[in-house]
Amino acid sequence: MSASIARRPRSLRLKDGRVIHFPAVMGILNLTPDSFSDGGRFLDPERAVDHALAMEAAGATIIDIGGESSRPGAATVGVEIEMERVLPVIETLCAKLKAPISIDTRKAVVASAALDEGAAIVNDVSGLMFDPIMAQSVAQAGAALILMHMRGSPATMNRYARYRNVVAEVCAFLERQARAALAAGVLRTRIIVDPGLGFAKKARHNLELMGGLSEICALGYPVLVGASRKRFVHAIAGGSESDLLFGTAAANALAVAAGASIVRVHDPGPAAAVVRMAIAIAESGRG
Ligand code: HH2
Repeated sequence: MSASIARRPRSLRLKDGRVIHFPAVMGILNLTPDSFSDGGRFLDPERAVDHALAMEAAGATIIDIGGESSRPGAATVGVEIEMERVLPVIETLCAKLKAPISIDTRKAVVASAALDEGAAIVNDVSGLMFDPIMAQSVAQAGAALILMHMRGSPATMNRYARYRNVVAEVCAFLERQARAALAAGVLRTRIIVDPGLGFAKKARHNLELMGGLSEICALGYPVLVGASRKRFVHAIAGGSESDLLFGTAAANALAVAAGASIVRVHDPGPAAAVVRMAIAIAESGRG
């Protein structure tokens, strides 16, 4: 077994006692009109709830809900609109899902409202860079926190895709932001880090980060990888449904083999099969 897999945390215990076992599959529920892959499909709350339940049945053990697209060039959405999109769905789902809900937002006020409705994890794609009170809001609620690397905002990030050593620079950012979260009172055992594939990254940066995942895992936090259907997968594997599915599957298998703890996906059924297979091989003692 490789050192990074041996280092993968076994699980994460949430404040309410629920335990997420790693490697885990996070299913994506975008309640947006403009997300790059599934924009507009789940704006109707009933469809959104049905889709979340179907993702859980297919193998997702976390459901990530977002009301603001972070695709390259996406504009910021007002707090009111973001809350209107996500809160009713979170409220309904909390009564129906076993899987914990993460709220994908950069805004502390949205995060706090979602946590009040029963979400347990905050997925901050700005890695605490957008809202100065995000860390303390998460700490106060005793929630788990996903810290993702990006530069600039979704509207501006592409112009910052310049690195000398992308793996080292992303690791330094994640380590620094994790320290900031700890200083604000977020529990060490509830911090997850994420290299932010596609966020201020060119295709080659994403590939280098995938290749350097064991270094990111060596930071000692569970690592989340979000490759699902992203532009670099499209560019390399191809753009048909099956190209994107298999391209994503390859990325997820290698991520899990390198020690990643969570894969964030649009298709949890195939991803769960990939994770089962990758883990069986990687942990066989020869992988
Ligand atoms: N990627 C997206 C959104 N949120 N969160 C984390 N932690 N990691 C990611 O890689 C990540 C993320 C973008 O993908 P998607 O949600 O499908 O699209 P959009 O942002 O357009 O809604």
